[in-house]
Amino acid sequence: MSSYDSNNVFAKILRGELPCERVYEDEHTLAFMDIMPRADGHVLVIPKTPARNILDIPAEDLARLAVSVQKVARAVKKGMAAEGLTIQQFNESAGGQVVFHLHVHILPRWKDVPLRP
Ligand code: DGP
Repeated sequence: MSSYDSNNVFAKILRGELPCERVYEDEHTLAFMDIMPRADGHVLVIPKTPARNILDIPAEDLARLAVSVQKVARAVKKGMAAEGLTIQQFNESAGGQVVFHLHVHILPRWKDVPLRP
């Protein structure tokens, strides 16, 4: 597996070099709107620690990320009046990962409304 490359776009967002539509932040995590939403209210949650994906993040940081994902998921479901949520996370190119800083997708869902490609 490759190592962490700090030139990725989410590292730039964390450093304030690129803008984002921030929806939640704490000491260890940041959540912001996905720039290519596959559902209305599509949010990404990332750790501030420089982890490439779920395979290389320390367990303590992963636990903190999970807590933020739950917090943001609850808020997104309520705020979007969603009927459900899809939570997705991709690892390495073969696994569908495009941006190589660990991130979790939170996708609000409604019955019979498919995700956009
Ligand atoms: P993936 O690595 O397959 O989970 O896809 C990366 C996701 O990140 C994709 O849904 C689009 C989103 N994305 C890519 N670049 C940016 C960006 O600069 N800003 C924001 N907010 N989202 C981005």
